[in-house]
Amino acid sequence: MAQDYLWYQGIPFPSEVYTLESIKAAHEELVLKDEDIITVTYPKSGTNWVIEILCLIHSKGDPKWIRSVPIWDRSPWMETESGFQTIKERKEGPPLIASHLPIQLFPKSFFNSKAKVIYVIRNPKDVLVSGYYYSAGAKYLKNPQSLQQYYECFIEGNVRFGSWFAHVRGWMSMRERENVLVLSYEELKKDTRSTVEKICQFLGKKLNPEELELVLENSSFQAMKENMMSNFSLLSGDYFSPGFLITRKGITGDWKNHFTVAQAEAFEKIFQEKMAGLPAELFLWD
Ligand code: PPS
Repeated sequence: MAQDYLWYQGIPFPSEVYTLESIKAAHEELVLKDEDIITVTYPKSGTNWVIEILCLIHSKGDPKWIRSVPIWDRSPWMETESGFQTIKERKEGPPLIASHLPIQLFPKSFFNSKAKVIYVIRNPKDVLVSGYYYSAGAKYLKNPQSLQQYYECFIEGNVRFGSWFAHVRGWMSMRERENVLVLSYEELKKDTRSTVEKICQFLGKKLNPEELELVLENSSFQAMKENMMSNFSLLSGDYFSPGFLITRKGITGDWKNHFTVAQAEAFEKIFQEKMAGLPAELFLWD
């Protein structure tokens, strides 16, 4: 089933899920509304976790919605055919949208709107490991022959959505904007409560202590792993091998269980070269 990538403006997209038309439509036609809240990430950075939190903030912690509607319908992906249509036709309902698009392919309408973007970054070494397992489980992606092979593709940007370094660099140029919040998976992990409060503040939403508690409880790794509307088990068979769940490990630093010393040293060197000039405080992980 896995096919070669579809290339749009130099960025590789899995051709099973995206079409040139859907990517172009998101880039050129999609009109974002000021009330839209868009979770944007390079793949495997914690997108679904943040979407779950946003859904629960919307429902004030009540899990009814997250337990009855698939996560991709609660926050449609703008660059997919069906996601684009849903967003275009929506009349009411929570204005949640998701995207993995790099900044240069993001809807042009965003730059003149007040729509809010939450951009989530994660230690690229953990992104790489998570992406390796995802590629092994996803039927629509080529099965990596080894971690070393995937590592090389990742460094070259020859993986879905291209180079991590370019994606993050591109979006970091937006970080001073009032309508952009940059969060890290690591801060979300270390202090979920304060990070959820930070999200609420960015969105201008208030939760009382009980509601906040419910948001934390219902978006925990365990709760998401058990929620069939959020763990991707509904896609098992068609898009993923049986038993595949997106909630794999949910930890920071898993790269230490996978990288050799040589891989870690070479990665660090490339990281320093490619991310030169950006403040080190943006990348607080080890
Ligand atoms: S995707 O395919 O790009 O949309 O994947 P994405 O959602 O961005 O990232 C998947 C990783 O996020 C982890 N995850 C969580 N971590 C902590 N807590 C919660 N609630 C949670 N939900 C998802 C998931 O386990 C993937 O990371 P790995 O390292 O593979 O476990």
